[in-house]
Amino acid sequence: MNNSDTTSPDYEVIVIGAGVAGIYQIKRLADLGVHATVLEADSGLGGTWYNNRYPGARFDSESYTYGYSFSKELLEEWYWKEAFSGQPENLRYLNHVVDKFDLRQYMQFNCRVDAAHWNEEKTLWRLSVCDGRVLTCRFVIMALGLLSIPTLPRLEGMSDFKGRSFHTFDWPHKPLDLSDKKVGIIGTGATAIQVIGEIADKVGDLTVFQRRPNWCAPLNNYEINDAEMDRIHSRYDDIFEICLRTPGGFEHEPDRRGFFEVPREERVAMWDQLYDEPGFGIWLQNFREIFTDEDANAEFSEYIADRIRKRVTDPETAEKLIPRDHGFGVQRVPLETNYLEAYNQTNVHLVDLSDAPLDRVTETGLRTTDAEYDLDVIIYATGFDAMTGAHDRIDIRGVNGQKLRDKWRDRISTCLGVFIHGYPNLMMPNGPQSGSASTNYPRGIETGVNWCMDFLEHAWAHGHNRIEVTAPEEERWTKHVEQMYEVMLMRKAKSWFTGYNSNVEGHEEGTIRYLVYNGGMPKYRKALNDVADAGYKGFIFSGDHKATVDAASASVA
Ligand code: NA7
Repeated sequence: MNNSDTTSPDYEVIVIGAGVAGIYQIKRLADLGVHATVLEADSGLGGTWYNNRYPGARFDSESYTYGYSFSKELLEEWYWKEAFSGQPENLRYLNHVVDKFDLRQYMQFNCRVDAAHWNEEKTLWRLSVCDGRVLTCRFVIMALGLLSIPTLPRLEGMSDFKGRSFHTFDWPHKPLDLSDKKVGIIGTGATAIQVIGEIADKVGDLTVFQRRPNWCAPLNNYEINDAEMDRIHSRYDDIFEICLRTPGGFEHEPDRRGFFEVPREERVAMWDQLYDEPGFGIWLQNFREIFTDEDANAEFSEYIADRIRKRVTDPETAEKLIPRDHGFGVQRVPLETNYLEAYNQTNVHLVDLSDAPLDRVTETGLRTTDAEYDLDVIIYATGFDAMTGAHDRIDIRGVNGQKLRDKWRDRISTCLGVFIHGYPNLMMPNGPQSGSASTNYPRGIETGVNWCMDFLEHAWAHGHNRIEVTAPEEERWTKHVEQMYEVMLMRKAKSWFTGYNSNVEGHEEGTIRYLVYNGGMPKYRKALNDVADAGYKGFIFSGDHKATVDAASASVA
C-alpha cells in the first residue's frame, strides 16, 4: 500500500519499534480501533530482550515489578520463575503478551525505518522503510529503546581477527560452546559484569580488559515457586501502588532520614542488611545524600570497597576493581552474581588498561601498549550510543526539513521527553529527557504511553490533525532537566547517564549531554499531568482532521 500522494495517510499512527514500549503502545491503539502499525527492524519482537542473548542477561528489576500492569488477567496468569528473570524467559513473556492480545497482526518485521520526513502541506509523515516502501502516517510514535544501538571500540585491526568476535548485543542466537576457548572481554559495565559472572567457570580461559572499574552490588537472585508467586499475585495492587510513589518505580523507597543524623553504626547495620538483600535496595533504598553529598558518598563508597576487598582474594586485584574516579551510585549500578568471585579463579585474568591501553586488534587477539594476548573469541561489552543513538540513525526531518540529528548535535531539547519543537505529530513515550531512563523501565513506559494516548484522544476528539510544542515550552522543560543535574554527583560521571561514550564522535569525555530526567517518577508524572490539566498549554493545535478512529469515535467524540 502506498498512497503517499494523497492527503489521506496509509496509517493514522505508525509506531517504530516492537520492544517493551512499542508492544504496549500498539495495544492501546488497537484497543481504540486506530488504524496503526508497528515497524520493527528486527525479525522478531522484544527489543532489548530479543537482541541481548548473552549469557547472564537478566532483569535487575524484580520480575514482578517489570511486567506490564495494565491487565489483571495477564498478571494473574503469568508465573515468574525467578526474582530477576533471565532473557529467554523475558522474551517468552513478551511473546505471550503479544499473542494473548493478538497484537502480532499489527506488526511488520524486518522493516527498518531509514527516514521520516514531515510533509507540512499534507500534514503527515512519510517514512522510508528498508524494503523500499514509503509509508505515510498522521502521527509517528518513536518507541526506539534507550540502548538499542551498540557501539564498538575505535580500534585498529578489528576486521583482521581470525577468531569470532561480536558485541554482546549481537551475541549469536545459536548456542556457543566456549568450554575450551580463550575468551577476551572488553568492558566492565553492567553487561560485562553479567557476562563475566556467568561464563567464568564455563570457558577455558577468560581475560577481562578493564579501562575503568565499576561499582557493583550483589543481585541476590532467587527462585520463585508457585506458592510464592500466588502471594505476589495477591499483592499486585500494593506492589504497583508502591512503584507509583517511589522515585525509581521500584518497591525500594529511599531512606528519608538525614545521612549524618543517623549514627555511623546504624548506617553500617543498614548497609549490611541491604547488601544481602535482592535488587537495587543498596542503591535506591539508601540515604538520598549518596547521590548529592560528596562526604556521604565517599563514606558509603568506602564501605563497598571493603566488601570488594573481602570477596576478592588477591589484594592487588581487589584494589584494581575499586573505582577511584567516581563514587558508588553516580553511574548506573550493575547488579552481579559471582562477578567478584570470578577473579578468584585461576582461569580468569584482569588486565588493567589504565596502565597500558589497548593498542589494536591483531589476527590472533588483542595487543595493549605493553603485551599481546592470544584469544579465540573477543566479546565487545562496550556499551551503546544511548538514548539518542537510535534517533540519529534515522534521517528525521521536521518543519522546513530540519534534521533532528542537527538540532540535537550540541544540545538535546525536548518537552517532557515526549515532544520536540519543529517536529509536529511526533511523540516519544520513552524519549530522552523523559522519566523512563532513570526508572524501572516498564513503569516509565506505561506512564509515557498512557499520557501519549490521552493526548492523542484529546486531539482526535477536537478534530486536530497537527500538534506541535512551542519553542518556549520546550525550553522550559529542557532547562528544568539541565538544572536538575546541578545538584547530582552524577553530573561529573563518565557514563551514558551523562551522554558519555568514548566510541562515538562528539560524545567523548568533556561533553555532557542532558539525557535523563532526574526528578523521579512521581514528579515526572505530575509534570505530565500538569500539562494535560492546563489543557495542553504550550502546544499549538490546528486543523480539523477527522481521525480514522473507527471504534474509538464514539468513545472520544
Ligand atoms: P556501559 O555501561 O556503557 O559499559 C561499557 C564498558 O565498555 C565500560 O566499562 C567502558 O569503559 C568499556 N569500553 C567502551 N569502549 C572501550 C574501549 N574502546 N576500550 C576499553 N573499554 C571500553 O555499557 P553496558 O552494555 O555494560 O551497560 C549498558 C546498560 O545496559 C546498563 O547501564 C544497563 O542499563 C543495561 P569506560 O567506563 O568507558 O572506561
